[in-house]
Amino acid sequence: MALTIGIIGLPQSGKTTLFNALTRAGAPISGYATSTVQANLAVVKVPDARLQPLADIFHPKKVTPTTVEFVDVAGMGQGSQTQKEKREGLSAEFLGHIRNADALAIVLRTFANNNVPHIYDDIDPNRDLDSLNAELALTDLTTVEKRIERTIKAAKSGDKKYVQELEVLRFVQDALNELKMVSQVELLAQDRAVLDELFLLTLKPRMYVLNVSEDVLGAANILLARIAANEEVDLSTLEGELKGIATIALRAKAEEAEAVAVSARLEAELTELPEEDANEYLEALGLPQLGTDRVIQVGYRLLNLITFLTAGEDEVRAWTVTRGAKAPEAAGKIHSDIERGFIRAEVTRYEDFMACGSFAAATKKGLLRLEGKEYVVQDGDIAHFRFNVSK
Ligand SMILES: Nc1nc2c(ncn2[C@@H]2O[C@H](COP(=O)(O)OP(=O)(O)OP(=O)(O)O)[C@@H](O)[C@H]2O)c(=O)[nH]1
Ligand SMILES: [Mg+2]
Repeated sequence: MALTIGIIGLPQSGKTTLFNALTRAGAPISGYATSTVQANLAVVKVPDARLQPLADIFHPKKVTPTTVEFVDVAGMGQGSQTQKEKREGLSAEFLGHIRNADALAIVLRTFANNNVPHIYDDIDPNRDLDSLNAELALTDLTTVEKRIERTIKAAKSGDKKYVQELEVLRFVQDALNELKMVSQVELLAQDRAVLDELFLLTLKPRMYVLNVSEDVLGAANILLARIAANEEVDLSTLEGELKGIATIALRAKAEEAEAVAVSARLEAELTELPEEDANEYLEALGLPQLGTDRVIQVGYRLLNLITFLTAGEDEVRAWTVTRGAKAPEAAGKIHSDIERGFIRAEVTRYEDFMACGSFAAATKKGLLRLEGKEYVVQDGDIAHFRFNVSK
């Protein structure tokens, strides 16, 4: 099953533009008239700097990155009356897409553009985030209250399980009534089990994607890096767009979420250029990588995924497993037979392999390990599985 990141935000915050930059899918964008109604869904390659160096050694027939899925939906928030009506018609479908998302990328607009209306008229990402959070919390409140009704009936039997469940649900209900995010509420592991069944929107791992003006992109990246490195940033010394960006980054930090700056429009345009030209352009702007690449990488981390690699003359490939997966499960990603007939894994760290240049050299240096069924696969492991199908 593919893991999905849902792109949400206020109308006209640049969600579809970001989606297009991520996926090169060319979904229609622009003013209210063509706002997203039907969700856009696409599979996105996860950029991985380890693939090319491996390909340079093996000259494989194929290089295959791993993927995640992004879904782009209609804007949230209170718009004009006609928009509201339109959105109410959508809401079941909207919720369907977002409930099934495994993590959220919340797009917050900081770019100014007089041709692009903002539903609250001015630019204030902090207020926008409050508004989005309120809408998510109220949606969760409805979900929790429905469940409470069911649980009250079930608890009449006297079964302790339901009595306890009711306690958890009421606790969460109180938090949501205060518009708190359930992810920020302290819960015991056993209490989380009940909530997991509810697919709550405010419990999903999230990242903030700041859609900034092209001309502050460089400064925004420096600011985000400083905040991520715990440097003191005095908001009163900042103004305009950068102040909004820093405010969100500090909020993200307090929530242990991550903030990424992109210029969705610029990046969507860059995807139309040949890669070399796009890279030159980035360099000229002093940017180490595309913001959209960061969005994909951070999203991948939010989903608690790690990558292991396989390398040979046929194919160099990145594979996804959930953090904590053991060797047979990883083998099963390649083929169910390999999981069933798993004997052992031969594992080299990517860095060790690159230092040696070949499996033979890595073996000589003792850097190729034999691992059994209980081995927990690590990000950057290059694995070769021994298996026996007749087992
Ligand atoms: N200046 C500037 N304009 C942008 C940027 N990103 C998006 N836009 C413009 O903003 C408008 C809305 O962008 P969309 O990507 O359609 O926004 P959306 O969030 O998908 O909108 P809805 O689907 O209606 O919710 C378009 O006209 C874009 O060209 C940006 O980074 N800078
Ligand atoms: Mg859209």
